[in-house]
Amino acid sequence: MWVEGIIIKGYGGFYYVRDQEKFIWECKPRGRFKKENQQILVGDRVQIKPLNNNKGVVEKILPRFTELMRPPVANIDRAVIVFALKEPEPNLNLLDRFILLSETSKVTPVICFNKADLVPAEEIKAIVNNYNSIGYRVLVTSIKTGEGIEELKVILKDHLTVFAGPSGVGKSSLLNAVQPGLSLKTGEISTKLKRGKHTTRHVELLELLMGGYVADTPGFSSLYLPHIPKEELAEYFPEMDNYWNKCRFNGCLHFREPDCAVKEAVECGAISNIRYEHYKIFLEEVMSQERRYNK
Ligand SMILES: Nc1nc2c(ncn2[C@@H]2O[C@H](COP(=O)(O)OP(=O)(O)O)[C@@H](O)[C@H]2O)c(=O)[nH]1
Ligand SMILES: [Mg+2]
Ligand SMILES: [Zn+2]
Repeated sequence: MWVEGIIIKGYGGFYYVRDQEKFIWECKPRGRFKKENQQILVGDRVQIKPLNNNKGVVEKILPRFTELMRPPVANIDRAVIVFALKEPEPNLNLLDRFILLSETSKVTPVICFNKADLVPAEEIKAIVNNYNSIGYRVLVTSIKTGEGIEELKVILKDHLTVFAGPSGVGKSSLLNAVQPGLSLKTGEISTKLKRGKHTTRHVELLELLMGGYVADTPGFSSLYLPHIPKEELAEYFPEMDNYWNKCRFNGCLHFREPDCAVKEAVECGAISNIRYEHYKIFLEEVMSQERRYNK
């Protein structure tokens, strides 16, 4: 009889599968997976054939709902994108990239501005409003004052959530505030930064006692965009929805075209200038990707 479970960790060629009874199985993948080039991801729901001593063989990967590449994890339904309001200063270009990435992966983003204790309330309001008004859910948190932690718990409960964001913003601290001991590694900024971009390969799902899982990540300081056709980029900027089809040209990219409704909205302040600047940066990246692709 096969047992169904979820891959919570991969290590040294083994996959660790947690079943409904919270039992952990140490599994080898079936040889066929390698031959068929099927990769097992953390987060995959699988069926295993039990062997003796809580060992088993992964026999079948059940259909994935979502699939992220950085970090490589399946079936995530939420991304909590953490930025510090200060120390380090929020990099909004990177924040908008994270939002775009989670939208293209069909993962609901929740923006979390942490270290609220370091910044005056009025300043926080401005930055929060900017994203709230576009329709994104925004959390303001501090592990020093406990602000927003209860709200964060509600967001995490019964979901599979990835914690994304640069290093040093407080991801691990927040997880520990949600559940003591959940993420043991906090304050590792310097070593993480030195090791650079390639620290995200190892992912592990951490189980919440209240229900749900979170994947902590070491954090990245740069992020490439996925392949998006340039005509579709604006669809990932919800504030541009209202202006769809109102530009002079069909298929207007809201870039260098004249009589562009989006550009007019930016000029009159209906669309945030910063967000529009990021749109243009992303558009140029997407276009240069396309050029490389078509060579
Ligand atoms: N003032 C303040 N410091 C924080 C807060 N959250 C985390 N920190 C500090 O920021 C540093 C980095 O935190 P860490 O959780 O390791 O960040 P991570 O790299 O995103 O996991 C640590 O020194 C934490 O104590 C906060 O809400 N307020
Ligand atoms: Mg951390
Ligand atoms: Zn336009």
